Amino acid sequence: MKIDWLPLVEMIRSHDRFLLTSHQRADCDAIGSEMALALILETLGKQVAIVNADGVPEHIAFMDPYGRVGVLGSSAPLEALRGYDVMIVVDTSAWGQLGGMAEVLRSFRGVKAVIDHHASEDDLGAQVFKDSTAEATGRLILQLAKELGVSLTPEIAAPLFAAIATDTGWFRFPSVTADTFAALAKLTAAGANPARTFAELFEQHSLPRLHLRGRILQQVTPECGGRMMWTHVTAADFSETGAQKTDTEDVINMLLTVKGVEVAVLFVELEPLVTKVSLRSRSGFDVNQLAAQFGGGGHKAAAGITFAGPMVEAQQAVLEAVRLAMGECGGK
Ligand SMILES: [Mn+2]
Repeated sequence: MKIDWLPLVEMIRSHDRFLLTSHQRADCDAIGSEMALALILETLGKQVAIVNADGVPEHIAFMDPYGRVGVLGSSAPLEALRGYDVMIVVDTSAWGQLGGMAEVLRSFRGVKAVIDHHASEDDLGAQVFKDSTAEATGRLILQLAKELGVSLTPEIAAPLFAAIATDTGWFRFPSVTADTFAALAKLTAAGANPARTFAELFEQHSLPRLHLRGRILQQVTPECGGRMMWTHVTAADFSETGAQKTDTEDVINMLLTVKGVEVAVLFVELEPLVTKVSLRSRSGFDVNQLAAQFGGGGHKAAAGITFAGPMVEAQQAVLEAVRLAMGECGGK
């Protein structure tokens, strides 16, 4: 699914002021893609602002060492967002993931573009540059840099390396190909530092995060004869451990380390009536399709749902749908 970059290259060449945004609860792919794209555009003499609906999560603060990412309403008031020629959304194609930036995008008068690798897609009223086979949006930004003739600097390479590293679970997901390593070689040659990136990503956790992880793992429940594993986090788990909402990141993948597991489900009580549901698969079972039944989406092997309702209701509804979709599930 090779992207035809020409329309975007022309869009970039013919405009001067760019507003970049991404999804809420940003990850390294979101921030890394924004940071690298901003630097690429600035190399071409463009003016660039990055504004998200919420701030950079604490545990990936290293991705934004100079505090470039503006937060809608606080460091970036709505009035300041007028006057941009082009608005580019990276790493999401879903209205529901943009938070307050959805309204900014809706009412934006200039040219709009989306650069993304998620299979699920809303009509954001923008020109879409998508490759759902790409491991990370960061990979697409690297392609775009080449198309624009911008050479890689350490400042561009480092966030893109982190973007690809995290979206591939440190190069272990099936999305990883020889091309992934070719891209990583380019980024490393340009100044990305794999050892430092690993330390920044995986060896800077807080003790509350470790404690929260302990609770989540303690509560893992097998179903379908062990083919499905699910677990949950309550608001009390967060407050009692002192962990952040973002501290659940990546823990779901640990459910897949148990032999025989095909599908993993994690329920996170974000608010009394908002439950985040994360789904992972490693058997070809399509969790994207399952998430779509609840208005969510993502990829075939990794998807999410934001469920409007108490966590128990989310558990009943989603687990029932998983059991049904998994077919023979008698060994409960
Ligand atoms: Mn991504």
